[in-house]
Amino acid sequence: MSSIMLLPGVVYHPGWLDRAGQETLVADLRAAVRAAPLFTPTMPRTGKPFSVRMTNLGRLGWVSDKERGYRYQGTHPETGAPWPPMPAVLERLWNELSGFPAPAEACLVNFYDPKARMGLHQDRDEETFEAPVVSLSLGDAALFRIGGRNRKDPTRSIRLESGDALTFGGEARLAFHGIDRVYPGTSTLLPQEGRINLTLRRVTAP
Ligand code: MD6
Ligand code: FE
Repeated sequence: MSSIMLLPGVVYHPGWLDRAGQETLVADLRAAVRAAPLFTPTMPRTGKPFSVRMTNLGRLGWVSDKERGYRYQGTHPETGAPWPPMPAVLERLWNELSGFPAPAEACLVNFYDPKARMGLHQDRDEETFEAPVVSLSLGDAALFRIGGRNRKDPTRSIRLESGDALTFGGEARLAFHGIDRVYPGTSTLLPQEGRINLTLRRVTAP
């Protein structure tokens, strides 16, 4: 499988997961969402809702609310239940692309409806930045923007399609990035318009 270094530390793996694999994974995610329903996180302090709905897989999950802010926790914020396990294909994704000797602990599942976006942010709620973040996109294409460690650094954009993976580590581990827009109707994977992005992370130092 070919991969492309977009920036130092950012590697793009177009078509990492084939269509059959994507369909199986979507079925796994459907079952996971029945056990751990999508929730709408809110911003620390302001309480403004995200336009993206989320859930998690694995030992730890990323959550955010007005009162307690961004954090990882072992249970769903609404049901109090542990997060569902990660499907084997995500363990394979991590093993093949992270180059990290210990397993991923968290898989954040972001669901974008056609109007959802994700503002420029850094992934920096983990206790360790030694491991890269590995992401996989499913469903409609989206415009992903990536810059540098400072919010004002110049950015470049890339269109992520269903099945594409991205590894985000080394000097890019703390780069600002976000999703400017989703392109509705560009994939037939999901029954409705929208996009799913999975991000796998190591949260604690092994
Ligand atoms: C998204 N992705 O693609 C949002 N973060 O919907 C991320 O925020 C992200 O793709 C860290 C590393 C890779 C990512
Ligand atoms: Fe991110």
